[in-house]
Amino acid sequence: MNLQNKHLKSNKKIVVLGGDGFCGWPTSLHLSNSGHDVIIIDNLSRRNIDNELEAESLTPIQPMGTRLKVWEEISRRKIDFYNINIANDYDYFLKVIIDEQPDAIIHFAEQRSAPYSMKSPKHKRYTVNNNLNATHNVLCAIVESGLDIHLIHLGTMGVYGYGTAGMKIPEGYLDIEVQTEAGNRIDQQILYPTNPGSIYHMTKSQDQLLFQYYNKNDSVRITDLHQGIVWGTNTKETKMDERLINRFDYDGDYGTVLNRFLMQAAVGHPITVHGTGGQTRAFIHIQDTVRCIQLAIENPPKREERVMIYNQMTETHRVNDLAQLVSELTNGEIAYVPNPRKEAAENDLHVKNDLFLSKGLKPITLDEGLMQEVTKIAKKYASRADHTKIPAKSTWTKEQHPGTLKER
Ligand code: NAD
Ligand code: USQ
Repeated sequence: MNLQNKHLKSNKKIVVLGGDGFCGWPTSLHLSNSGHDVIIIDNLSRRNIDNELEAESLTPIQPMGTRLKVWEEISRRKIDFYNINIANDYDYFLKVIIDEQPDAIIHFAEQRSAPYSMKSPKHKRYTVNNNLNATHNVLCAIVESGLDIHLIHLGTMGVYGYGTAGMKIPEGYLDIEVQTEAGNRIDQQILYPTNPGSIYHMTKSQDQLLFQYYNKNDSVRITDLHQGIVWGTNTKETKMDERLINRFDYDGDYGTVLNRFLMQAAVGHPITVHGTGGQTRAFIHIQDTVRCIQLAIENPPKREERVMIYNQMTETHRVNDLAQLVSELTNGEIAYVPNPRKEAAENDLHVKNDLFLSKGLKPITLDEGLMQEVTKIAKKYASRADHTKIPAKSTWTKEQHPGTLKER
């Protein structure tokens, strides 16, 4: 037992599905470092998608075997790994769950890129098959195992849609008043109506119904974390050795907006704002992602409690404001490009995030130092960047064709 273990209230066995990915890898290390026993399940599909797109992580991520060996050398803590496709190989997955008897399962294992999910019918169908079967298999396996496992799922702010008519998005449930046949008015709470903006986001909306059903029917304990756009690369643990480095997606399909802007400025590419950049989105730093997940594990719902829904974000920003900020920080030039997506040109966004704050989260907000850290990493690995992979080329409809860059 290492030093941190002594301070841990209760050591848990945790299975991390998708533990090789951008959020899953630093989370696995953070939980292992906090004294929990961590087991990663991942089919390495994200690495295969890198091959398909011929676009690698900007940072040189190591093979899984090396990652785990280095972590054991440094921390003296072992993380086990199973290569399983949880969407397809139900029997093997169930066997591992029964053998390992985890206290909690964290579910990151879905295809998470909106542009990738819109590329072609093949990509739409893959995203739906993979994500819905993955989520359903996890729920089915939990029930079949007979174990009281707490499931923590990474959902997305995008299930809400982004036009909330000025109201603050509650933490999951919406209070409504309905009129009964007898004319009485009664209060009800419903899932916030979904309004997904891509096939990917639609799978996350459907995940919510699966959770609601399994929670109602089988009393599965579930926490659904509706996360905003994650930025940053490294966490305390991934910084411990270069071979533990986290992935950094910058390409037009997987790169997310703030990391893309910081990377673009660092490698001398124009900062690609879609349309006018009037879209407002929720953000969270990767260090807070891992912290929020730890808080969710430490605060499980009770057996008969309904699905706990947290908004896992720390701040909202307008895309154009981020572009201006990055441009000021780096002297990078901004390019306003035709928007390849079908989304509102402008929106406001107000979100409640009281639950994590009440559990002790001290939010990391946009900070020049942290942005410089991302820029520094991007500069360090700039020679690995393939500039032809930067423009976002996946269009939402057949009619849309992204034009060439127009600079302003
Ligand atoms: P990622 O693609 O880097 O990681 C996902 C991991 O899951 C990959 O390692 C992949 O190989 C694995 N995987 C996918 N399908 C699988 C399957 N069928 N069986 C086994 N393994 C499988 O994505 P990420 O950025 O780490 O996101 C993780 C989760 O967090 C996703 O569900 C995503 O929707 C959610 N999320 C991410 C962000 C973000 O900005 N990155 C924001 C909000 C929510
Ligand atoms: N955008 C630009 N320029 C770019 C890239 C993006 O202007 O170069 C714009 C997009 O048009 C969009 C916004 O920035 O309006 C956000 O795009 P994004 O790619 O950063 O985020 P998104 O597609 O929503 O998806 C990401 C993750 C996904 C997660 C989601 C959280 O890939 O897994 O679910 O963020 S949220 O947005 O809160 O739904």
